[in-house]
Amino acid sequence: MTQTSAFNDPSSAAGRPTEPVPLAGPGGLPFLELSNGFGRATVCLQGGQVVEWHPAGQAEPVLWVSDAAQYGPGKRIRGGIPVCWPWFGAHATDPSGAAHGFARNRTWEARALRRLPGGGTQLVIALPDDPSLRSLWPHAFGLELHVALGTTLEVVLQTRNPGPDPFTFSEALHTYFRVGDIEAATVTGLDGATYSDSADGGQRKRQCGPVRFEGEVDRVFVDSEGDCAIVDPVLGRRIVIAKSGSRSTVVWNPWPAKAQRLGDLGAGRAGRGGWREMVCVESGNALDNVVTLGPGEAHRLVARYAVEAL
Ligand code: TA6
Repeated sequence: MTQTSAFNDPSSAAGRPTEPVPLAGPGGLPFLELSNGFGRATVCLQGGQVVEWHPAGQAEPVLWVSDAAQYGPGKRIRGGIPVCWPWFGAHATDPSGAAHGFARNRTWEARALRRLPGGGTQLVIALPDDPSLRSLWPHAFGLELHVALGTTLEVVLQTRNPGPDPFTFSEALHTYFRVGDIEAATVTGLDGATYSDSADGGQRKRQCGPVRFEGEVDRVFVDSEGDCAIVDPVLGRRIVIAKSGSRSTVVWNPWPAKAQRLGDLGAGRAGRGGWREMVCVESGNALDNVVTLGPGEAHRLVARYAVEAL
């Protein structure tokens, strides 16, 4: 029997209090749970990582979290919405720099909870700046994540430059979505877009039709500002990914060999490999699309997820 992560268990979607409920979750990490008439979302303050979104009426959660995810201080959690910031991928100059930046390895703080018109709930969390981070990244910064649970899940990553000099950063909401079977799923909305194929030496290629999964897929689409959708005939749903403030889209599935190397994608619900039940469609700004902020400027990366029946 595959152990079901607390965030994957469809049977746990029962009604819960509507205020964020602080939870001491796996690994003793601090979590906040939001629930309202639209569903439930759970955020881990370690990494500022949304680890669950279960819309009311959906049999399956929309986000995927590995049943072998590691939970502990400074550890990245495999699944949900890791925050890649202030760099996407490997560090530009320091090979020892944490992949996808340091924001996902540090503890964030809850800053505000707002009731939204129409009954939604918005949680604001922030990554405190810390002079010790200058060795990793030589700029003062402000970084907030706004998570709004309503008919959609809206996630905003807001970067601010409080300092006297411009800085350039790359970023992504590295979102893991649950699918019934990756081999049956496709990603639409990228036809004709140029991508860097990380699974083929970073070669530049053009997407022809929907993205299909017949092997490892690791594509960074550049100058890609449109909406995407994950078409999942097994779960009978389409997950629509709308965005603004994002010019890069990343599509990733490791396939079994890389999943084996990564070691924490788990066995999956069907015991045929967790890699088979997930796909990442990430909204970000990377490669050709890095962002430069002048003194006092701010940037908002907005991703809005919705689920439709097929
Ligand atoms: O976004 C795709 C990617 O860059 C892949 O190349 C793979 O490395 C994935 O991110 C996971 O990275 P992580 O550091 O979370 O294991």
